[in-house]
Amino acid sequence: SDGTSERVRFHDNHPTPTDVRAEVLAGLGQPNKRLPPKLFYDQAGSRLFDAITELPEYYPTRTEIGILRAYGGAMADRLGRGCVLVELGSGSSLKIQTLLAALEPQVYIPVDISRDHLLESAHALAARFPLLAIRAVCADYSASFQLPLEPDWPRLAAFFPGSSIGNFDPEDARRFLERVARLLGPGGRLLIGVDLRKDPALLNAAYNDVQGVTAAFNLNLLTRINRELEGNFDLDAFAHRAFFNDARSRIEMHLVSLAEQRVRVSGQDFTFREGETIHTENSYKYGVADFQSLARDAGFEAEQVWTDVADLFSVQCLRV
Ligand code: AVJ
Repeated sequence: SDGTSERVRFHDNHPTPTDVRAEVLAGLGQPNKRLPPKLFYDQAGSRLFDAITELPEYYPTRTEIGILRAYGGAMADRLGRGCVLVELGSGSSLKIQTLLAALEPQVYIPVDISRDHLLESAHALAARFPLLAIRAVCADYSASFQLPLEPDWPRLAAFFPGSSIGNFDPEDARRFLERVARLLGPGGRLLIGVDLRKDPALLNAAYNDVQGVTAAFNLNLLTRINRELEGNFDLDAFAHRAFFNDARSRIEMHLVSLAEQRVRVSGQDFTFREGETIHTENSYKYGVADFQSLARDAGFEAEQVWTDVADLFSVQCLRV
């Protein structure tokens, strides 16, 4: 044995599978049609998202990794070496690897809803970090925070990268952060990646790449509905639209109907006017001070902020 299987323990919280049919029918039945962004991430959608992170226009991923590489030592000082480190929505655990060497956590607890992805990356990480104990937790972090903690463990720290917080409306973001603060307890730290407000031209370019990968990512939602819910969306009759809504400080993504049309999904009919849209995603952009004030409303103290030289992206340490 290479010793990795003994160091990875798996805890299954059996997250309720998303009821895709119910969510799609409810969203398309609204006066302002919408679909939840979590539905983007089927197999094809996850691959398209990975491709987005490598686009020249999509600055967030590479900028955040650059910040983590540059300031990992200082971040480890804040979180506390030898802590118990929880990562919310760990995915492939790529970003955490830039911190593990400096942080040397006693235990690493990746939490992710995708069971296969979680186990695969936990074992890969165990092979790369021979001294690390891993407790992989399959759970929907937006719904439950049951963690396999032991009474003699040191303080918890949490890592929530990727500006995933940007998908929440500010009020939901505050509620989510409140729950994280409760999980961490007094003195606990949260290291969170937050995309920043900037020149709208840069934001619009990041969500309207010239290769059309973001458009394919958005339209894949309709392909998924056609496949999984016996839909008959005509992919040529909808177009990708993304723009920065300055008043609400968010990128909005929509699918625009190019004609008046009727679409059937899972036995139900939905009509579209020409120009009517399905709102598929919000991605909020924060000023540093605005995000800190949101964090304070959720019970955190803003401890330190690291950014890149162009102030595109921030990684923030919050303390309960
Ligand atoms: C994964 C939600 C952070 O908002 O930038 C990328 C998703 N959507 N391009 C983002 C996304 C279109 C991404 N988040």
